[in-house]
Amino acid sequence: MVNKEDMYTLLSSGKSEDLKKLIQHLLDSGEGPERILKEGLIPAMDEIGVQFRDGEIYVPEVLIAARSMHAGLSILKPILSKSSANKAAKVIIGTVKGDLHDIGKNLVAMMFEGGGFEVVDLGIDVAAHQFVEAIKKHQPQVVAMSALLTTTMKEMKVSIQAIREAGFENQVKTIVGGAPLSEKFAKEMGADGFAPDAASAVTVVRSLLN
Ligand code: B1M
Repeated sequence: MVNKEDMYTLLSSGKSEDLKKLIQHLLDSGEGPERILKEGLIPAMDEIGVQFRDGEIYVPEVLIAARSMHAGLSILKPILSKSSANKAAKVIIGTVKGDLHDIGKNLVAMMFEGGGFEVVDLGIDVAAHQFVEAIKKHQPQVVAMSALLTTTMKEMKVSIQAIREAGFENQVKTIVGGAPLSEKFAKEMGADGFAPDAASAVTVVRSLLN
C-alpha cells in the first residue's frame, strides 16, 4: 500500500536507493504509478516544500530530497510516459536573461515534474526570443520564468510582451517567481500567475489551467 510517511522518510533522509526499491516493490505488488506519484511522492515532496517555506529545513536538505525525488521519478517515468498521466500539461521554464541563479528554478521544475507536468527546462540566461522560439517548438500550455536579481526581474515583462507580440497570449499561461518578486509586481508585468515558492507554483499552475 502507498504510504506517504514512508516516502517522506526516505525522501527527507536522501535514501535514493531505498526509495527506488520501495517504488519498485509497490509496482511489483500491483500499485499503479499514478497512485504512487499522487498519494506518495508528491504529498511527501509537498511536505518538504512546506517545511522549507516555513524555515524548518534549509537548501541542502531540500536538494537532498530533490535528488531522491529525481531517483524515484526515474523508476516511474518510463511507465508514466506510456500512461494517461503523460497527457498532463507541458511547461517550459527558464531563468530570465542576465540571471544565472538556477537552484530555485530547478526546484520549481522538479515540483512540476513531480506534479505530473511535462517540463522543458531552457536553463539560465534565457532571452525573450528564446522563450518565443521554445513556445513555437514545444507548444506548451504554460511558460514559467524565474528571476533572483532585482536587475533581471524586469526581463520578465520583456519576455511576456514578446510572447504576446508573437501571438501566443491565448495559447499559454505565464507564471513568474523568484525571491525579489511579489504578486503586485507579477501583475504589473502582465503575468497570469505568481508563486512565492516551488510548492505553490504547482498549485497556481493547476488553478490557471482549470
Ligand atoms: Co547570487 N544573489 N548573485 N549567486 N545569490 C542573491 C540572489 C542575492 C540576494 C545575495 C545578496 O546580496 N544577499 C543578490 C541579489 C540582490 C538583488 O538583486 N537585490 C545576489 C547577487 C547580487 C549576485 C551577483 C550579482 C553577485 C556578484 O557577482 N556580485 C551574481 C549575479 C550573477 C547573475 O545571475 N548574473 C550572483 C551570483 C550567484 C552565484 C552564481 C554565486 C550563486 C548562484 C548559483 C546557482 O544558482 N547555480 C548565487 C547564490 C547561490 C545566491 C543566494 C545566496 C542563494 C540563491 C538560492 O539559490 N536560494 C542568494 C541569496 C539568498 O537568496 N539568500 C543570492 C535558494 C533557492 C531555493 O531559493 O532561488 O529564491 P530561490 O527560489 C525559491 C523561490 O524564490 C521560488 O521558489 C524557490 C523554492 O521555493 N522561485 C519561484 C524561484 N523561481 C521561481 C519561479 C516560479 C515560482 C517560484 O514560477 C515560475
